[in-house]
Amino acid sequence: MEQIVSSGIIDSYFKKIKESLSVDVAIVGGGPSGLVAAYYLAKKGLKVAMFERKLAPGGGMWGGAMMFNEIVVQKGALQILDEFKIDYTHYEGDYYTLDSVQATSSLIYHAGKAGARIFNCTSVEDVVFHNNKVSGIVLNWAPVHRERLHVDPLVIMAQAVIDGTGHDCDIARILERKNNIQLNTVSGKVQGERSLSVDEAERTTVENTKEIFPGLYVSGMAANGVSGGFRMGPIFGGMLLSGKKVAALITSQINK
Ligand code: 48F
Repeated sequence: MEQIVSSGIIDSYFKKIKESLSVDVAIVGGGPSGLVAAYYLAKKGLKVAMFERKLAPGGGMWGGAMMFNEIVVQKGALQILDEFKIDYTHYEGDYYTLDSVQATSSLIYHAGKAGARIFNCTSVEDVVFHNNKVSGIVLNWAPVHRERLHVDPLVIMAQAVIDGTGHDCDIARILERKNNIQLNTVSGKVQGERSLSVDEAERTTVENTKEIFPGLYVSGMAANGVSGGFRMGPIFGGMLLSGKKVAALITSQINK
């Protein structure tokens, strides 16, 4: 009995990770924009793997604002809430409130149910750079990074990589720092996030969602960070719409 439990876990985990060594899309970061992207990409039949360094995916959505576990979403993103079967209540004008725990768990559940494979406790430390294109990610256990252990990583190959790492825009920064390349931004570099301006930030999160280098796309707060957009605080419509947009961009690119 004891042996079955252990070997069952080992065999099924190894099967899952082995089948993910080459994917259509690798998503770095399990925040709301990455989860929405994972769902729409998997629903299109693409092979999707998401890598999240924390124990629980969900990023900055669980905690609402100052740990008041409610968030705000505007009218333009309600269709995504409906698709994920998330409840919401009208508050005022175009703004709706919702329970951040129900919302976050629904995004995770539906991304997985659609077929995206989610690997938690894994941290992406670099990209694969072939023929002037991002062609995969370099992966290690998050505790290896936290403990600063000198342990080499493994590699996941991907046709497209999404940097959904939030405010840090980790992957875009690593790509730029290591490869002497120009990103698809005004300066050719990571512009860096600006202070808080809700309306502007919500709009530019979606606008800035794009391919910033062949093979590397940005979504959510990473999109704003890379292109010098503002932060927006605990309103999430832009994040959800950004996830949907990046999925559509990648789907049409891969279908070409
Ligand atoms: O920041 P995050 O929630 O991403 P997002 O989709 O959403 C932003 C909002 O939550 C909020 C906001 C809107 O009001 O401003 O901040 O842009 O989630 C990013 C996830 O990426 C993980 C990190 O732990 C978090 O869960 N992450 C960051 N770097 C890495 C990573 C990495 N190198 N490897 C793996 N995961």
